[in-house]
Amino acid sequence: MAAAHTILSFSHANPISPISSSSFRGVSLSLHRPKSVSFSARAPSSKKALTVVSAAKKAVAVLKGTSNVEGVVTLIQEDSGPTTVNVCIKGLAPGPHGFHLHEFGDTTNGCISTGPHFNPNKMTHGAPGDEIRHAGDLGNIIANADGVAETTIVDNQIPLTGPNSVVGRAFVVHELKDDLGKGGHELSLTTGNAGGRLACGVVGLTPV
Ligand SMILES: [Cu+2]
Ligand SMILES: [Zn+2]
Repeated sequence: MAAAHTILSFSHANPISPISSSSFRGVSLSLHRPKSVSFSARAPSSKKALTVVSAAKKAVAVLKGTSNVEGVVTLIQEDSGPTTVNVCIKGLAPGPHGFHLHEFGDTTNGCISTGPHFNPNKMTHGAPGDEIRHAGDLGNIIANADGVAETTIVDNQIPLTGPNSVVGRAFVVHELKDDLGKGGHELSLTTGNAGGRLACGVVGLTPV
């Protein structure tokens, strides 16, 4: 009822007083204009500021397991460039250990619940430099005589933003050497036959 009355009184006012209707239009224009001006004036600078803020993304994973293997992995990505991964894991047997990003950031049942290698492109297992590889295939990290593996990996398939973002997925370090898909074992093309999962950690965003 109230709405019908409002419409009626408007339709009466318009033909009776064209001046008031044009002055009303003037007011609505002057209200609208400053708004749109301030918007378009602010847009370029605020857009630039946003680009600067979101230029770098940083993430971290703290790896733990059932043994005394533990470590920290940090990831940094500038814009849409490659991701730089800094690895420091200790408590390992000296030598190579398969190192991957697995699909799920779920450690409910230990490292087993992180699922298979992160594989958004439905490929078979390979080496980081191969065209055919899982996105999560980061090859091997090598522990020194003290059982410490310290290395930096730069990779294009593990972004921190977008549909293939690895944030919320998990790093896993394995008991054995990853054969990079070339070992001829029945597991070579799925896991690289890298053996048990010694430690894992979920990738989470951290301040840049
Ligand atoms: Cu793995
Ligand atoms: Zn793989």
